[in-house]
Amino acid sequence: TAVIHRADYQAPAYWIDTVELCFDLDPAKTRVLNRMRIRRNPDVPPQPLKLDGDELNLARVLVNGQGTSFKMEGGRLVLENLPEGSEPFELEIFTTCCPAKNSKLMGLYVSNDSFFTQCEAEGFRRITYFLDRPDVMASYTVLLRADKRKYPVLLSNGNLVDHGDLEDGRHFAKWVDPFRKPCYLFALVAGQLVAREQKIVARNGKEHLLQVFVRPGDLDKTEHAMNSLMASVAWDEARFGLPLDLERFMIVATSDFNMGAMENKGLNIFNTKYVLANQATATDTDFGNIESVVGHEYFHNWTGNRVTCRDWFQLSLKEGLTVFRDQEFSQDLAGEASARAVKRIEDVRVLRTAQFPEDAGPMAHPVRPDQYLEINNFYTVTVYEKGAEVVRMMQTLVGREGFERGMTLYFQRHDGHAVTCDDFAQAIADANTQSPLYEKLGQFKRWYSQAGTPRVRAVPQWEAGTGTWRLQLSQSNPPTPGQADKQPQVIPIAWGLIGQDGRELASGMHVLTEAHDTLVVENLASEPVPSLLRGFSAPVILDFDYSDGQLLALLEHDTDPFNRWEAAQRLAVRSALAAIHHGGEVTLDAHFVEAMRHILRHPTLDSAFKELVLTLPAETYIAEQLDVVDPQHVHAVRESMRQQLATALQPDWEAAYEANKDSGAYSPDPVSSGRRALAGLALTHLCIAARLSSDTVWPGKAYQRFKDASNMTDRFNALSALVVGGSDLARPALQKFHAMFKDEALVLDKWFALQAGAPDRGGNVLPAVKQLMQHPDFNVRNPNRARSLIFSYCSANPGAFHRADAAGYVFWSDRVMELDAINPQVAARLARALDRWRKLAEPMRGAAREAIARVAAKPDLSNDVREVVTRALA
Ligand code: B3K
Ligand code: ZN
Repeated sequence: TAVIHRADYQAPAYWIDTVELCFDLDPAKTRVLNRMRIRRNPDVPPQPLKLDGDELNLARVLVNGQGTSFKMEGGRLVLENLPEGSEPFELEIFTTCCPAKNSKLMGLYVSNDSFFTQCEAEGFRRITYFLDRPDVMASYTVLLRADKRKYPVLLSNGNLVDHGDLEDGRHFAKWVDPFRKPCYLFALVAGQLVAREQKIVARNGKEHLLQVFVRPGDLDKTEHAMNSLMASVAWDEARFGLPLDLERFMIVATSDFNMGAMENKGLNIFNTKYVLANQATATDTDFGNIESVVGHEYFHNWTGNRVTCRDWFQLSLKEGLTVFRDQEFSQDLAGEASARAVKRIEDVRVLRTAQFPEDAGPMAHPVRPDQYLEINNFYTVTVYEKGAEVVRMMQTLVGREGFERGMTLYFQRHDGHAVTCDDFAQAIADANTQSPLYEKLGQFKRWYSQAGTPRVRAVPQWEAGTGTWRLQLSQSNPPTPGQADKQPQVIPIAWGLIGQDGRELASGMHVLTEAHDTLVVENLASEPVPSLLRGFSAPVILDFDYSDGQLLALLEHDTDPFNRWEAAQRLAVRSALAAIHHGGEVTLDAHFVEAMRHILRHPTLDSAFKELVLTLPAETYIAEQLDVVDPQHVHAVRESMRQQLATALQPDWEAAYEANKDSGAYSPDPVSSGRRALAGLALTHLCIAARLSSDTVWPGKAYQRFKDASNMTDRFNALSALVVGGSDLARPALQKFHAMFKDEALVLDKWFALQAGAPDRGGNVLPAVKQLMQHPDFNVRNPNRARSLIFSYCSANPGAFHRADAAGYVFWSDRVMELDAINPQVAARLARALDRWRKLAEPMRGAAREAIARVAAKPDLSNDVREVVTRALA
């Protein structure tokens, strides 16, 4: 298979107007009859029809009811003798496939005795021969037939128009989707499922049925998903004027799923992880994730489904925009400014710990990539999260109302069509002709075409005599694979100036467009402390030589909560880097410790915000600031910082714990979840401090809380405090936790993940992980379980994974190869755990390269893994 280039896009030679699919569902052999009305695309020179297919058994092909000649070409079905002229013709294809053996979880597969589909990006070709590309949009009618006892529920996109019994205990259901759609949005589900149902009335008075389908025992975990869905419907109508366009909207949960969820038209299919929750089994984080993923998939109904992508290079058209929309949704639901800021900080943390490394590594690619070998490798934090930041900058440049106008114009122009990122940016700009976005649109679009994280260097100059403050700004963007030279980008910089007394002196928005530029503020009484890039107004790295005193002033006084948090992060990173560079012990600066105490003791700040400020930057984020990384050393330094905070602030952690430990009747709202988060962080520090002083009181309290907790957040935080604190009580607590939740798959995932992510003590994590692979509850074929154990170790526990003896890397390469034979998408994600191998210190660097080379040398690797390891070694 060859690399696909964006520049090679050509319109399809044929259009498929209607599709009638008839399924006889059987796990071992499902029969699929596909009848299509097809016509030639008059804008393209006549050529054969080439239909995509993958792992299908072809039984029959008829054109207008007659047998026809065909040939196979690299998995494609090629038809040369088709009727000439522009009249539509009917093509009927009969195939079979084997859902029970489909371990890739792409196309039609079986999970827990039910049938599910996953078609994005190119899974529909595993169901039938088709023009499997998003710009071919058709009307679908689907007939499902199956054993009635085993598969009482039969679902597909759109409306149920007929159903009834057949002979031999079988039954049927017929679904018609009123909207044309690309085949990647096709879905079917069949199995023993039950639904929570809710009728809602939209603004225009129309009634809609919302359904959340799960396995019978899980109905008590569907309330939050349903609430989130209702909130999503209301929000999209209120904020963007986008109504639900279907009589029926369904969500179905499955425990075997490659990613989070899928926005199939009217029939979203979800990983159980993003549907099922009650207070006994799910944490506040789970509740928050469910809200945003339910929102995300629902919002795709307009941004993705009504307007879709012309080709897969345009993926961020729907994904960046929809992530932006789900972020805004969660912020709007959070309500208060401080809760919005907490959400913003969390989102930026994801961007900087996951996307910035991607943008600096071998898989770096533009938000709109130029080429791929396997499109599944490009469902990345760059396309999603950086893509969302690009949309956010547009909103910043045109204002919130201007952005809503732009969205309206976007739908006026493109509803029902498959379009490009250019079309989106053009619509937002054209609706705002007075904005800097309109003026600089061509340059702004470099955010789509240039990979890499721009750096903005800001150097201040103070002229006491005239009270003039100048900020010299310059931007640069380092080379990334295939892109040596970068042009300046449009960078909105929200700024404010803080006076000596802590008051805000001035604020504004500076749009940096040149390589060099100066911001001037006059008539100041004394030298200000600048607060730059407020709210993280652009996805860039800001270099400014703050003094410790300036950062402490920002932490204390900034009106921008994001930059208050950022000031603490900078101080912490600074201490970590100093210790790493000087090879010695960390001694936290007394002012820093006092500032942390001050925040922890602060009478009015939100608990959620305190928790964020007091959480040290992630090891991967610290590692990104280094040219050469010894992950174990980074881990040791961060641990030592955490221990110092634990000891120095012991009484303050106690006070915070006592003040926050009771959050009342469970509700996942921002205030009570913030209290639980801070109580959990306090308990962890108290257990860490206890270990250092051989105290048993706090581990005892943590164990008690673990046992008595009335919700999973408190219970899991207590368990985690014991594990992280290295208490002897961790073992019995883990055993008890397993016994309590042995029938709750999602809770067992947490149990595996906690152990695989535990702080390494003398290399003890890898042996524990290997032992857990033998546990009866481990199953490498279930993606959630594989991720909970293997990814938690390889991708989320750098201090334990990057071992000098290379045993972590050998384990990694074995797992990548094992998984590749089962599920290439999951394997390719794991393969990326060593993306940043070039930065590693020896002997890790050489050992990591060897492990990657070992994978690369394996014959018959999937395209997915091959692309990742080839780029890593390039
Ligand atoms: N659009 C899907 C992702 C499909 C991934 C295919 N490898 C979920 C989402 O982004 O909403
Ligand atoms: Zn999406």
